Amino acid sequence: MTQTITAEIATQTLTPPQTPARWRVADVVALYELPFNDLLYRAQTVHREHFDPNAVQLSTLLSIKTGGCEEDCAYCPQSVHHETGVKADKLMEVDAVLKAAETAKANGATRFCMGAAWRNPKDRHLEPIKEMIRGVKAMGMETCVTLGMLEAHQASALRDAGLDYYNHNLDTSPEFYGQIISTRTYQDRLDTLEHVRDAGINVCCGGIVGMGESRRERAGLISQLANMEPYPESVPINNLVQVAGTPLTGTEALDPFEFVRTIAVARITMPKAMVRLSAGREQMDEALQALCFAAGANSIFYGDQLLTTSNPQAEADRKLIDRLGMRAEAANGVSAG
Ligand code: SAM
Ligand code: DTB
Ligand code: SF4
Repeated sequence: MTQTITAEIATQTLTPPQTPARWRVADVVALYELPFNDLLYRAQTVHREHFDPNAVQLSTLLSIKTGGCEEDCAYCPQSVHHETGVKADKLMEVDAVLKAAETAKANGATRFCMGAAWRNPKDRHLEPIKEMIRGVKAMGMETCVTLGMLEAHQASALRDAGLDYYNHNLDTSPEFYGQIISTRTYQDRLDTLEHVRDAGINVCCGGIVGMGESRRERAGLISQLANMEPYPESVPINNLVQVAGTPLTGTEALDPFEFVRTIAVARITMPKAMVRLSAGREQMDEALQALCFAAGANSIFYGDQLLTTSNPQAEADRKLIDRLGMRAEAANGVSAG
């Protein structure tokens, strides 16, 4: 059965499926099963139909509220359920956040993403966060925040402040989800995403691989994302960063080519989305990252720090982009800097 689907997919034309596209899990598995070069060729072809293949967007992350989160996400160093040594801080002051954003912009970032370790923000948190969004936007950078679950009125408030993207990940497939998080449901996440979409904010939604899930479960995540109507404008693909003290420490590392395949499958099923090569780059060598770009990734987190874990040095990233003859550009194709 799988063989038949694989053969069909390998020979079908390279035009993206007609909308509304329904990506069954089996169809996504069949993409994963293509020979590596066929998969990359398809992904690269789709990528070129919608983007400059040599442009990469640089997005800087800042943890505006670190640690002490009451959720029990098994991968996360910021959960109070795990002993990781991350200490709980209060929400940063607006001025300090804007200073960090200025620095990010001066270093060449065109997107600034602010993350808070909350189950959900309280209404009183939204005023300072709106100020942060307005301030970062005024610098000419794209804005993204990730604050946990949102209610409809909170999404509207963020929209009114001019927020470009809200990040809220599905993280994994519905089937594997229960092994990773018990304190909120898959449906809770879908509800938040609906509020974000209804408010008119771009949706940034992806997940993590390398948590011990099967290929079918990775395909299940991609199928969920690709079947959203519309699919997310932005899809971060994280490779698990194993942090001592989290239950996922010691999980067998994912085959690096399986990570590249995940990027390629995300690109093929969500042709116009920004596909973000997110956490886990520090554990990848440069050749592997180059393969991720060839598979259709067009954004990276840029700066020495993710939220609580480290990221490749900015200087090393600039050199890599240069060696590959790529350019740092904003999503709209405008040259950065
Ligand atoms: N608390 C908010 C939430 O969960 O939506 C926002 C911050 S949370 C850290 C954002 C995302 O970071 C998570 O959904 C997860 O995909 C990713 N993440 C967290 N820890 C990670 C790790 N150790 N490795 C890879 N990705 C991770
Ligand atoms: C996303 O999908 N990945 C980013 C961003 N959205 C907020 C977060 C990665 C966090 C990695 C672990 C850490 O540094 O704490
Ligand atoms: Fe909290 Fe987000 Fe970490 Fe889950 S991923 S524990 S919600 S900060």
